[in-house]
Amino acid sequence: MKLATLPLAALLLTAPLATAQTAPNFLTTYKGTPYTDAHHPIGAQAIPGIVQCAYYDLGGEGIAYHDTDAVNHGSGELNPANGTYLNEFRMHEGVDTSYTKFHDPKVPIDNNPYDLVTPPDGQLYVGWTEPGEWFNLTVNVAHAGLYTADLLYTSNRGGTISLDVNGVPTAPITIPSTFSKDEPVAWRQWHHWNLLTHATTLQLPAGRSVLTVHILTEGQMNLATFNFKPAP
Ligand SMILES: [Ca+2]
Ligand SMILES: [Ca+2]
Repeated sequence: MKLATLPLAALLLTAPLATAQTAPNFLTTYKGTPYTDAHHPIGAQAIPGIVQCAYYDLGGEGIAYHDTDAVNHGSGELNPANGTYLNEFRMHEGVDTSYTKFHDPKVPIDNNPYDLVTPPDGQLYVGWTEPGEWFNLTVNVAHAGLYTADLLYTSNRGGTISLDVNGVPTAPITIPSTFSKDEPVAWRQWHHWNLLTHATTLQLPAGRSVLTVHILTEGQMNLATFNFKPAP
C-alpha cells in the first residue's frame, strides 16, 4: 500500500548521507567555545556559508589556538588601538589579526593592481602565520554531507595548510603563491589576494563540529574566509 511506504521514505531522507569520522571524545573534551561579539552574535559559524578565520574560537592559547607568540601583531600593533572595532579586534590574544584596507591615499594596500581577486574592504583575516600554528573554528552544519570550500587568502611564497574535522586530519591543502615579480612595493607581497576554489572537500556531520586550521609549511599567509558550499 502506498501510504505504508511513507514512513520508511521519511526515515531514509533524514538519515545521514555518510558517516563522518570524529576522533574519540574530541567534542566532549574540547574546552573552546564559539567566538561571539556584537558584530557576530550567532556564535558557531554556519555551513553552508562563509566561515571567517578571524572568528576563531574563544578559549586561548593551547585550547582554541596555538600561536608563536602571545602578541597580536595586527590589532593594537600594526593597527594602533584607537577605539575602533577593527583596530582593536581581539588585540589581547596571541593570534595575529588584521583587516583589508582600501583607502590609503599614497599606496593602495589591499585593493592593489596585483590582486587576483579584490577582497571586501574591512575584511578581517588571520595573518603573521607560521608553521606549527593552528586555530579552531566551531561551525554549525545544516545538513550532513560533502562540502567544498573556497579560500580567500594571500601567500607570498606558497606553502601548505590543513584542516582537521573534530580532531581527524584531512588532506593537506597546497596554497598557490601570490608573489608577483612585477610588484614594486616589497611589503605588498603580503597583500595580493586570491581565491583558491575548491581548496578542500570535507565530509561533515550535521550540527556542531570543530575545524582546526593548521599552518603546515612556509606560513606568511593571510587567511580570511572559507566559503563552504555543498559539493557538486
Ligand atoms: Ca602572535
Ligand atoms: Ca602568528
